[in-house]
Amino acid sequence: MLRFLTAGESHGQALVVTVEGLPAGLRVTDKQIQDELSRRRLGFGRGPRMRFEVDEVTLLSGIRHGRTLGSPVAIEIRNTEWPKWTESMSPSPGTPDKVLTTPRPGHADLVGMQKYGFDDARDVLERASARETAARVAAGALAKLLLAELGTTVISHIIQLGDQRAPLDLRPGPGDLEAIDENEVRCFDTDASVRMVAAIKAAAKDGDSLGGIAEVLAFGTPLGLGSHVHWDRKIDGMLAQAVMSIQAVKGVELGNGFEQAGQRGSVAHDAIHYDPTDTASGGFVRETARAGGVEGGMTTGSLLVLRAAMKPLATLNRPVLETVDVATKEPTVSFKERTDVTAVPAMGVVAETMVALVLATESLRKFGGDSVAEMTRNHGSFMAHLGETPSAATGE
Ligand code: EPS
Repeated sequence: MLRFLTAGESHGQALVVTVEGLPAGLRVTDKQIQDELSRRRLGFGRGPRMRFEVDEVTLLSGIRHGRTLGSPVAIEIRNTEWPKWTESMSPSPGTPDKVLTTPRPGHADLVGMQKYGFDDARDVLERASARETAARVAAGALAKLLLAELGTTVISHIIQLGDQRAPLDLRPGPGDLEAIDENEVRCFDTDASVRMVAAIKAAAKDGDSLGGIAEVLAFGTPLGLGSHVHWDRKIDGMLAQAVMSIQAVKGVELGNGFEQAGQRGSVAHDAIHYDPTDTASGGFVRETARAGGVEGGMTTGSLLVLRAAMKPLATLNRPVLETVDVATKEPTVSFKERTDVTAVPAMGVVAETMVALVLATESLRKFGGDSVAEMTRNHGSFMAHLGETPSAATGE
């Protein structure tokens, strides 16, 4: 089993992530992790911090000469902004020079202050901030490397930004990630991306923000991850939980989840055909991905499709969102001079990360192994016997 834990505040010294349960022998370089972190910084519409904040990675433990040891991997991402925040975010006893008493609607600020008994919104927002996703992406980079050993590739692309949608029939393949990342909004459809950039510019001019939808695709997902036997072992449930935990994500669907609700049963499902040459599915092929590659809480071995909807960021460059000063109880407005207009292209990369972490965890549960070689052997053995129909009487 794979577990990971992040620590760190948005303007603190550093983010740290510990990843436990990786088998030994996985080849890792700090450049691979650095490259994934750079991908999370992509996207037109990010605020100025994306230009001057640098994700400086240090591999602290669990990796020797470019290979995992089977021990916990700890990674540090230093905040280059830290020198400006040493007083405000100091761990030493003292009081802050400025206290934030106007919680922003739509953020963790107010309810976090009420729940934890804080009078300063910064005590909540520093940890609730999406800066934390940098640590997740570092862990996800390791999960992706592990999945690559099983022939699985996880990518994402933006299919909606604000009210601008890309046509869904244009679905990228596993080799298209570079082209997607080169696009300003990580959209695979050039026409749609032009409309998306125009929408971001218009929102920026108004001091407003935009949400959107990312689609995550996992090619070569092993068949049989998750299980139908318990509610908490169903992989669609795990994927939804993992992706829903991303800051500002308010909706998740597998395949055509929401559209299927309005369809008839005769057209909503993926028909099964037999083709012995399709080894990944044991010969039982589904040509469509309406169910998103999951049936009964288990991966079917066909394309995994997940979509994540992000709300427009609640921090605005325009003083319109009404709130209350918790110290005076007087009405006021929420306002910030520096913020992202949209972070949807980056959210796609984080959604990839969360999907990869779930698939890697469940791959380890199914195939196990203390080394990568043992895990791939177990996977190979499972796949080699997939085409055989076991006898119900003998189970052999
Ligand atoms: C964030 C607000 C912005 C973002 C930040 C997340 O930072 P600041 O308030 O310092 O301008 O830039 O995102 C990152 C730094 C990052 O690496 O993603 C927030 O409130 O969530």
